[in-house]
Amino acid sequence: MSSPVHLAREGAVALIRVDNPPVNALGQPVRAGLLEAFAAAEADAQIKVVVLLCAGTTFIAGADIREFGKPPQAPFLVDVTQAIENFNKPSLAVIHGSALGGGLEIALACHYRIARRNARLGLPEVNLGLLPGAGGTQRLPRLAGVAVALDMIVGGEPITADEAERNGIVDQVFEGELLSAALAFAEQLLVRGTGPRRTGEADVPVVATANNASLLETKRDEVQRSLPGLFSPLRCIAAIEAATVLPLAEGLKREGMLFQECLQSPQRLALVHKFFAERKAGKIKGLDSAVETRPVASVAVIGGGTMGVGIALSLASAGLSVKLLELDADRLATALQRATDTLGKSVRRGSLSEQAMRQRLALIEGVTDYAALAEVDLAIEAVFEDIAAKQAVFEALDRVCKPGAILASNTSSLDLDRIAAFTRRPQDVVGLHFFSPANVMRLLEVVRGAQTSDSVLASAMQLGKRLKKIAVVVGVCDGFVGNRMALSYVREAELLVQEGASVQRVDGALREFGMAMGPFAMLDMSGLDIWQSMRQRQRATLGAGQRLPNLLDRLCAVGRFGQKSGAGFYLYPDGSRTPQPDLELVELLDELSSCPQLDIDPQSLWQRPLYALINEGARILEEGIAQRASDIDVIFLTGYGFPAQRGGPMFYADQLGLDKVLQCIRGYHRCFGANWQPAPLLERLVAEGKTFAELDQQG
Ligand code: 3H9
Repeated sequence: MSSPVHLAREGAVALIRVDNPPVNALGQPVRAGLLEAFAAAEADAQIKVVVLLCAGTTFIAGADIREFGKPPQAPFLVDVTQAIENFNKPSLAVIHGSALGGGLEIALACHYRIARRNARLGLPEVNLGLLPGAGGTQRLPRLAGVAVALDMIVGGEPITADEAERNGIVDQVFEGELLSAALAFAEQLLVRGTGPRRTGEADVPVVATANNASLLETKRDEVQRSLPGLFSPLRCIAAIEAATVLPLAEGLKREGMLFQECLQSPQRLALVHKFFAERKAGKIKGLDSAVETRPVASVAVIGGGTMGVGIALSLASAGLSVKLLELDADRLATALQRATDTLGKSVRRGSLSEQAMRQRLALIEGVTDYAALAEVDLAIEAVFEDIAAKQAVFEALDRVCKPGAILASNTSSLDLDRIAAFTRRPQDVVGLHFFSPANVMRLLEVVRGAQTSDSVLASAMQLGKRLKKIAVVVGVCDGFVGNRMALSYVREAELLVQEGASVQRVDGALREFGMAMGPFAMLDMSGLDIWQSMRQRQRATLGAGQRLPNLLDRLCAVGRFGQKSGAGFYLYPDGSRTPQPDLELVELLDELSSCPQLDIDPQSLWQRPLYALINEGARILEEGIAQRASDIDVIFLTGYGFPAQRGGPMFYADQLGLDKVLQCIRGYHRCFGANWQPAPLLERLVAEGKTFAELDQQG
């Protein structure tokens, strides 16, 4: 097998080129090839400068993530970076695309660095439950200072080439062609006779100052407060701290020990699962990869409520021009004002510039007549969840939109096939289920109707990518994947309350598990009426012996719809969004509850909602509503605040052991009846000794 690292000579310059598509990851052959190429360049007396660059669309994007957890193979990355730094001839890393993780660590070990202006540089290991383990925690603070290192390593977000230059991480930013920029910089080194400049030997302007100690302490407090339960961020800080008090060699040892701790952590397994699951979600089974997508440049959004405006803003942020349709001028003015207010808040927070706000708003044109939508490439309906309202919209779109336009519904639960049947072109209809706030949330459920054409489906997935969302294909059923599963989850949470647990205890137990918010706070935030209408449809099709709670319905009956009405399971006085316990709710619950009050053990408080989620997930998988278990994980990780370090409900179930999960579900079945009928797929997997992950692999 030929090496993915090639060495060529251009006069006195050695060009070492890594060519390992798709992202030049540092698998064993690349590590070995790098050592070999650098050694050959050093041994060649004609060579005076070594240039490292990459083929394809990017510099090295990091260690090969697929190798983690497998038996390690020499040479190790930390030895490669150390060897590169120690070479006796000056070396230059030429960065384009992304220099991430081990990729940036290789660049930091080189003596000089230049980066193309649109390149991104980062140490995102923390997102995989790791820390930079090839010298990044030791070299970056030496180059850029502790504050920058803490931001980049604990935050995990890449920075731009300009920011990298400002912080001393790169020596020069260039535009245009790689090789000529590389040779021009190498020429300067040659002319000046500049030798190696080793980061590890550099004066460390920041070592051991009181300022560093306080920066580290502040970051530690921040992490403990905002990322409780996460394993690697505190270890990232400990490794950076080592750089401030130890010489390089000892710091590298400390970094290595901390890296190994992270590597062994179950959180690393879950976060790596998340990484690959997100990428797998974009692959649609049975879809011809050569299928042509339809061009989407102009989009209509029908309905200027919170959802419609959020969708319009999301489209505009990707540079798409939007026609926002409302029924009359007054409603349109309110909708456009909502768009301005939403972006205005981002400007005040400092997350958006005035100019970007103006550009985005200029892309949104308000209209009140369907005739204005004749030429759009895509129309997204975002009116309220009522089938008659959807019918009116889709009949109108069918009348006015040009042939080939994609007609999408943002329904969160209604039957997409019924909606498609309101048109004479069901093949052009697809579901685009955005999550609120649509301009912020990363999840997009792409609903594939019975007749949705492959090209429409592929175009919808492409749009998701363009909007920087994680798009997941789901099939048609009430609530699709996310809301249908969440309905089982909130059913158990409510039943627990009806049986005597308090709203706060149940929410607290699930937050303790790691959920971003408890089920009742989530219900209040999304609006109880939406859940009530799903619940009502569920009631109509309830199987023998199944039972549903009635608290949510009764709260709706007394006008408590959640945050938007100032009260739901919690109180929200004066428009506040922070849930406040309602002491009177206890009396209301006593009055409403017909269940016997049980002595609820603390474990049930989180286990019942979560196991209900897993059991329903198994049904959804068996019905083919989700393509794979990992897609379900992605939906809950990106749309429902499931803790990333637990990998999603199906991954979590695999980790617990499906036999144990089934045993517990059987126990609940005996105790609570038909709601807990174990999913046949779960029974089958346990009988065969398999996991959801193995089922995914079978494809
Ligand atoms: C590390 O470096 C540890 C060290 O500190 C210490 C070690 C001792 N490995 O995302 P895309 C695949 S930890 C293996 O769709 P994009 C990906 O699965 C690493 N495979 O493209 C996909 O495969 P497929 C730190 C990888 O253009 C294909 O490449 N680095 C890796 O949207 C395309 O990926 C990171 O965490 C990898 N490192 O985005 C960076 N990276 O086609 C992780 C990607 O079969 N990578 N693949 O589905 C990224 O952030 C993005 O992939 C990147 C490109 C921005 C590079």
